[in-house]
Amino acid sequence: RTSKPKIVVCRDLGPDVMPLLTKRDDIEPQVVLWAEDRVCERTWLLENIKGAAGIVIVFSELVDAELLDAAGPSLKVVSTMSVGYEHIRVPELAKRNVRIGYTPEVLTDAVADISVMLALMAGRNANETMSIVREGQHLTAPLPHAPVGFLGFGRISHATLARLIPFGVTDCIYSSNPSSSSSSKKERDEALLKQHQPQLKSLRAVDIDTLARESDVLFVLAPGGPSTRHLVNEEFLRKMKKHSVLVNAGRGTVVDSDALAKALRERWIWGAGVDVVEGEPNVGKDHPLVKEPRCNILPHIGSASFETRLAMATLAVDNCLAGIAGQAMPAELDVKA
Ligand code: 8YV
Repeated sequence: RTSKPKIVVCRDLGPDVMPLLTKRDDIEPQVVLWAEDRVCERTWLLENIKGAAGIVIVFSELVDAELLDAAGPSLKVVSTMSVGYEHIRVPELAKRNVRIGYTPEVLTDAVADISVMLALMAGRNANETMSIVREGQHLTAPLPHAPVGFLGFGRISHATLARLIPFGVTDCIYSSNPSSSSSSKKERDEALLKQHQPQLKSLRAVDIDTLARESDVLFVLAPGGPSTRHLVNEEFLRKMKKHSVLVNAGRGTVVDSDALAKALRERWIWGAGVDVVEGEPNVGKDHPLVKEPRCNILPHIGSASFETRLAMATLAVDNCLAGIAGQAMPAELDVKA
C-alpha cells in the first residue's frame, strides 16, 4: 500500500462520492476536506496542501506556481471537477510533472441545456418581466429569431445546436480557434457536426466580425484564458443587431462585463443570459451585470444538475486516485495540446 497519501478536497463531494476516495485497496489516503459551504479559502489551501499527493478542486481554485510550491514535490495530480481549466497554470504543472485530471463529456448535456434556457430567458426578457410581474403588472415582449451564432464550436456548442434544431433553427454560423484543437478533438468535432448538418440549411465558419454582425442569438461557449479574453468587447457588441441576444455559458473572461452592461443599458442588443461572469466567484451586488435588468444572470450553475455533479465528482475522484497510483486516468488533460 502507498503510505497514506494526502488528498486535499476543496469542495464536499457529497455522501455518495466522498467514500469513493477510500474505496481502493491499494491506496489508503488521508483526506483533508474544506467542508464549508462556500468557496475554499486560498489561505486554508496554501496551509493544507503541504505534502499532498493529490488535490480535488473546482473552477474557483487557482493553481499557480505559489500553490504548487506550497505543495512541494509530493504532488502528483491536480484533479479539477470541470471541463474548463482557465484556473490551472498548465505549464507550471508540466514543469513539475504534476498530472491534470478534468471532467469533459459528463457535463456537455447539462451546459447545453442551460445555454438554451438562457437564450430563451434573454429572448423573452425574463428577468426584467419577472420583476415587473412581481410588482403587479403584466406585459409581453417580442422574440428574436435565427440565425444562431457560436463563439467557440466544441462539444457544448454542438450539443446546444442539436437542441435548437427542433426549435426550427436552420442557419448557424460559428467562429472557433481550430489551431488550438488536437487532431483527435478535430475528428470528434467533425463527426458530431455531420450528425446535425443534414438538418440545417446553412452552416458556416465565419470570422469574428461576421459573427458579431450576423448572429441573432450568439452563444459564447469558448474556453477562457489569454487567447479568448474580451473577444466580446465594446467594438464587438456595437456591431451586433439591435434585437440580438448574447448567451455566455463558457468563461466570464471572454466577455467584457462593463461593455456588456453598457450594451444592455444603451440597447445596442436586446438582452443577455449569462451563467459565468468576470471576477467570479466574487460577484457582489455592484457587479455591472448584476445591476442590469436585461441581464439574466445565474451563479455558474451550468453543470449543477444532481446527476451531472455526481458524474463529475466521481470522475474527479477516479482521476485523482489513478494519478496518485501512477496509472492511466479516465480523463487526463493532454498538457501538450
Ligand atoms: C464548474 C465549469 O467547474 O466544467 C466547467 O468548466 O465551469 C463548471 O462545471 C463546476 O460548476 C464546479 O464548480
